[in-house]
Amino acid sequence: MAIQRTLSIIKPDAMEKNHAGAILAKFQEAGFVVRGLKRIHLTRAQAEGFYAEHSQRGFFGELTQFMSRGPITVLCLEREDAIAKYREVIGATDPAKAAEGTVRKLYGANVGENAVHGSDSEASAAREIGYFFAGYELV
Ligand code: FUP
Repeated sequence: MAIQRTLSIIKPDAMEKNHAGAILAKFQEAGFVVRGLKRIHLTRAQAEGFYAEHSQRGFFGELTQFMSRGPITVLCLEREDAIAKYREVIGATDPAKAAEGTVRKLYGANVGENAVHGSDSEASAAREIGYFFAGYELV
């Protein structure tokens, strides 16, 4: 399997609870190298743009309000088979269904406030990394 990059977000709930450092440590322990990192506060419109594929879902309003309610940390993470491995480390979307020891099990509250985001394919990773990072910010 090739070296890949994935887009990670530490969401407002985890930032508010000061879990960003512990979550970053878990990613690094799992072999991910940080290629980009920034702390930002999304506007509602920026959150809507990021989650555009979910615009017809019932939870879209709640999701974009949540994602714009406070600062987030966005990371571009790299390792072999990054997209699948990252999703293993974060666990299932719903923290109640996530495996023991995963980030969402440890730090997520519910299916909405689930601590972290991760790209679900190479195509989404490319779009999502491009949404947040200019080429010169990936080093
Ligand atoms: P994931 O890829 O695990 O982040 O999950 P999805 O792309 O299916 O969902 C994206 C985000 O939408 C989730 F992180 C949280 C939110 N969501 C809800 O709020 N309710 C749902 O029923 C499903 C997803």
